[in-house]
Amino acid sequence: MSAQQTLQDLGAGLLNGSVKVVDLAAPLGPDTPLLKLPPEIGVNTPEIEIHNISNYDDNGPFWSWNWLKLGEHSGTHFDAPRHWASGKDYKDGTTDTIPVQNLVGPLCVIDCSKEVAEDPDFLLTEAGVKAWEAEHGEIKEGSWVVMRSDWYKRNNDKDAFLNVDENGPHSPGPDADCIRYLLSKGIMGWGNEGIGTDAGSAGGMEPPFPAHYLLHEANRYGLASLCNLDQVPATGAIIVVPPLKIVNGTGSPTRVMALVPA
Ligand code: 23J
Ligand code: MN
Repeated sequence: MSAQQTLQDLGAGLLNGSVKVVDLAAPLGPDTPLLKLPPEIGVNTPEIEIHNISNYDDNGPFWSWNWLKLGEHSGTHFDAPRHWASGKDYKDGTTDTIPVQNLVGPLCVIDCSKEVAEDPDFLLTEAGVKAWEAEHGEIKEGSWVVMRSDWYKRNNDKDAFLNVDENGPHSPGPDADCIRYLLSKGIMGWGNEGIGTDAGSAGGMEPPFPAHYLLHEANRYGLASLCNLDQVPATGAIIVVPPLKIVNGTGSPTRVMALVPA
């Protein structure tokens, strides 16, 4: 089938409802959960603020608009290679230099929701990915791979979402060998439903924060705080990942979407 025909069919499918667009982003505002690093680890991203400029009033009679105070790594967001020391030197590794061709692609959804319901510290492993491949087929080069945990259902409760106790944060994610294996398959990016691309326990792993360290070392991308992966099939969807084109940006909030068969 020609590319022209493929796009014509996609256009028709979007119009007739046989292709659905699933919203993979969480609401972005003052109630959005944000990463809380312990002070000995580093400085935190600021609370999100939305300030009104005018609202059809004396400050602008016919228009309403706002300005934002917003960290790059807030809410549902994209991690660029430049975010991590291991990926800092890539010329095409910031939000304004990443080729947009890399930001739309086939999506693999690895469902870990049952395991995570039993264990909030659940880690996806290389063996877990291989078991998924045995069922759904080999992960193809250039694919985006995301971990479904249904963690997003905690999104309206900051404490439950961050899930911190005296031993630190407890939330699911990948272990280091999982990310190494996915990189060996040539993935374009990795996504997680938690506050970051890594598990809550990732600070104690080797290397620390392996999803960040290894993905960005390989000039690959991350997605955090994804939602609604329970509405996306294991294979067959297309993910659309549009970070803002922030100059020298290390990441960006993004309205991630998936195109799925209805
Ligand atoms: C900075 C330091 C540690 C982490 C993070 C940021 C993120 O998760 C992020 O949003 O990229 S773990
Ligand atoms: Mn981030």
